[in-house]
Amino acid sequence: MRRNFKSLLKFCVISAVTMAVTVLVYRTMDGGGKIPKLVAERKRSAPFEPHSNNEKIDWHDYQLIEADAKRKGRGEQGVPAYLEGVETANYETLFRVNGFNAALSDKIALDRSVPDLRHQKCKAKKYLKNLPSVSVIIPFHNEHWTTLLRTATSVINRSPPELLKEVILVDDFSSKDFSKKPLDDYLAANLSKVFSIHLPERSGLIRARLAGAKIATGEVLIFLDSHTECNVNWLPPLLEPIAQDYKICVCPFIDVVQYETFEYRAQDEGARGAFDWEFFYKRLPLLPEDLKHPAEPFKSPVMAGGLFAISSKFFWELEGYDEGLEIWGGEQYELSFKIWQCGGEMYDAPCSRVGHIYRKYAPFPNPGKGDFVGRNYRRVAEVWMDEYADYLYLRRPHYRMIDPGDLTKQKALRERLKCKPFKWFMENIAFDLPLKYPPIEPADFGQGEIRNIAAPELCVDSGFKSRDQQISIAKCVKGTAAKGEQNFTLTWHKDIRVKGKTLCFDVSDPNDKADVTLYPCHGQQGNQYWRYDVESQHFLHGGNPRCLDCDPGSLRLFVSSCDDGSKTQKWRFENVNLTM
Ligand code: UD2
Ligand code: MN
Repeated sequence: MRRNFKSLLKFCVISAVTMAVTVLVYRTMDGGGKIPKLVAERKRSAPFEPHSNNEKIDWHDYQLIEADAKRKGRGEQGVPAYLEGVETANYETLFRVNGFNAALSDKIALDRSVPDLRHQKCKAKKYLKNLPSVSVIIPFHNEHWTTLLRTATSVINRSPPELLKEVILVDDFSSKDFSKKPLDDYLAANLSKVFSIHLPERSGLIRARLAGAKIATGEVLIFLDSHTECNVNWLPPLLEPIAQDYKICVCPFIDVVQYETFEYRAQDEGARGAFDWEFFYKRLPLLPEDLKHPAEPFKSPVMAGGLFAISSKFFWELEGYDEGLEIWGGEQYELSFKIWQCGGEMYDAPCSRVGHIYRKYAPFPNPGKGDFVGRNYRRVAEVWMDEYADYLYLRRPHYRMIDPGDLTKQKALRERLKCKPFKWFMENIAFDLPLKYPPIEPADFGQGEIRNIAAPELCVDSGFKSRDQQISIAKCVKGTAAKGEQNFTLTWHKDIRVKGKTLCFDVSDPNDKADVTLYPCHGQQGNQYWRYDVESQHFLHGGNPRCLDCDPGSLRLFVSSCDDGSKTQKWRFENVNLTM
């Protein structure tokens, strides 16, 4: 802890109290695992009352900022880091079980410095002096030791001690290999505000968060994933909106900690959270008024899920999460819909930033629960989405067959809190979502083979190529299995998709005769923007259009400046939807 003496003293007093409680909690959890019993044993703070004193102060910890700026070493300042020589020995084993470069994590300091990526205006911002106290809740299942401890360490180091009451690590029944006792010993010796509870059975991240929330004593609950790093002054911007209105939930900007190099970088300049009708998390652009105030919180329709602050009072008025949600997935929609529909608001705070390791893949085996994500989505859709649930079922008809289990409690809550209909949410909060993600997808522009006019025996052929590979032309095939490689869809997104519809024609090179490669479809046009002109028989690429062209001799496919006299630029598209 690099803090001044006064805060250190305060910190020690709070720590002593917390530790006493910790022992109690830890014993009870290990013994019977009866979570509700703990609620009575731990005294929750009275809900935070807005203070009449609106004085604002500078919450920055300049001592820490200065010390961090001087740090040198691997991964410091968030620059990309690499394993060296013999260190690579356990790279693969650890990558496989974690989905990120855990061997590298072990070589980076737990209290490493991260770059301050905040907007310049954040650096001068002051926040209310009277802010609520915080319990940070971090569920984990088999989290790698150093990423878990780096999470806890960054919370401790970058939070004003007078605001941080406790950090609760909820161990969601990690496997026997996970070192419970060493963890508890380490925490007791090094991070005294941090303690862990060990759940007696695999409960999933949703019920693990609930278990933490039930014993939390802070006025505000902050949830984090177990592989995150809090950035400079992250706490006050999350707390101030809640201090002003307890029904506001606030999310930090989530930065990217790259899974291979642990580089710490921004995801984007900020965006509003949303979803598509398969329930993939998506993002919508900021609104013009949001752009005018780059350091102020802006409204966001849904949270990403893992990282947010909510008053304990409002969280429990909403009855927390639906306890029927299993393992992983869907809870971010449940809570977001519930917040908006039941009288709350949700904001993203640009001046609060937290880094998160987006894994390369999820390493957890399914704990024998079947399609728990589908079941979770069904529960959320049935309780909160009214007639809009049909748009989800349209794309995933089998959801209708999944038994969602008992929903009485959730429906009764919606009734009791007189929550608004989903239509209200769509029209007032996520009003621009249908423009980008139409509930009913428009028809595609065309589909089939793309045959060259100059060399009519040749067709565009994706040749079983994969991501980043160049595609070419080949002899047209009819009616064979290979036809799949010559069957393309010009979708309503205005991209050209290969069979299977996940890879798109992409041109990133601005030079003449640029290659056409395959890249995962993003539906955002740009390098994947194509149109077909029925008159000229051109496939036009990009806003400053170039035309799809080929060299029948070398079979190369490329784009070049449009020339109406060039027959190699003309293509017959098998089935064009002329009603478009
Ligand atoms: C995102 C969210 C995550 C959650 C999830 C959907 C962010 C950055 N992350 O996926 O918080 O909302 O979407 O449900 O917004 N865990 C358990 N028990 C389990 C499985 C996971 O405790 O059975 C823990 C895990 O160790 C981690 C957290 O739950 O701390 C989230 O899991 P994840 O990191 O695999 O989820 P992520 O980031 O892919
Ligand atoms: Mn995560």
